[in-house]
This record gives sequence, structure tokens and C-alpha cells, in this order.
Amino acid sequence: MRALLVVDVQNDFCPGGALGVKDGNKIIPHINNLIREFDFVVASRDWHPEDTVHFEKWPVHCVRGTEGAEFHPDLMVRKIDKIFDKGTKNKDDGYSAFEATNADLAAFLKDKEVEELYICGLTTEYCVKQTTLDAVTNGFKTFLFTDAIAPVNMNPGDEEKALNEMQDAGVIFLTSKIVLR
Ligand code: VGL
Ligand code: ZN
Repeated sequence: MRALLVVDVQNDFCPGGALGVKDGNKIIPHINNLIREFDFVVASRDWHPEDTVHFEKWPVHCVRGTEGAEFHPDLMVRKIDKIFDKGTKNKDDGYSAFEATNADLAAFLKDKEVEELYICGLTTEYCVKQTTLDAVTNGFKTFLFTDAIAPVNMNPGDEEKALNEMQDAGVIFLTSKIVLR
């Protein structure tokens, strides 16, 4: 069984949002094509409290219940089978979807007999990277759609470094065109 995991495609990570990344919205058509292609789709949300140490390094973003924390209106949410909320605590970053607190992502996927996890979304160096590395650690055969992610690029080279780290961990890179026949 294979599953698609859509990471943090929320208003605040798209242009105009509190932590908007360049082209954050441009990957959404690719993600929607992937969603159409997969029988099983899960998604994560960055879902912060108002008060968290996370906001010492980042502008306030994705505060749960606010518009910035909503999925981007272009995202095809209808086919998402389950949503995992992470970054919900006050004392850590909670970058990884495997740190979701409303449900246990690894246990959920294993229960559905998912062996292959295909990942896309925002942002390359933080939540996508941490989620992807945790997917490998949790024993999933892990794939990354490189045309369906976008970086913050706080420092030049950050994106490349993150991609290298994921590739070194054994993540298989694809583009969204591959599964689209
Ligand atoms: C993220 C920075 C801060 C992400 C979340 O979703 O990649 N990045 N919080
Ligand atoms: Zn965050």
C-alpha cells in the first residue's frame, strides 16, 4: 500500500502569509495532480499555540484556529483522508508530521499497511525534511516529489543542503510527472 503525505500547505507558508515562501502556491497544482493519483492521502498542519518558543526563531505563523493556519484555498482537500496536527506544544518546534499530537502518524500508516510513503509540501528545509527523515527512521520506503516542495532559503544553499541530507538518508527523488500517466 502506498500513501501520499501533503505537508503544511497552509496560507501562512504561501505568498502573502506570515512566513510566505516564494512559489509556495505554485506547487499546489502539482500537489492536486498527485492527490488525484493516490487512493490514500494524509496531510499535516503546522498548528501552533499563541505562545511557543518556536516564535523566538520565526515570525508568528499558523496559530491554530486562525486563517493563516487554514489550508490554502487552492488545495484539493476533499480527498484528504486524515489530518495530523503538529507543532502544537509550547516548548518545541514540532517540525515533523510524525510529532503530530492529535494522532500517531506512524501507527496510523502501519495500521493501514502503508509501506511506501510519498511526500510533498512545505517547507523543504524544515517540515518536509524532518518529516521525510522520520519516515525513513520509521521504516517506510520514502519518496519525495521534488517539483512539489518549496524552500524558505533563509541562507543561500539551505535548500541544497536539505536535499542532500534527504538523499543521503535513502530518500528516493521523483517528480510529480512520474506517476501521472
Ligand atoms: C515550517 C518553519 C516554521 C514548515 C514550520 O512547515 O516547514 N517552517 N514552522
Ligand atoms: Zn511553525
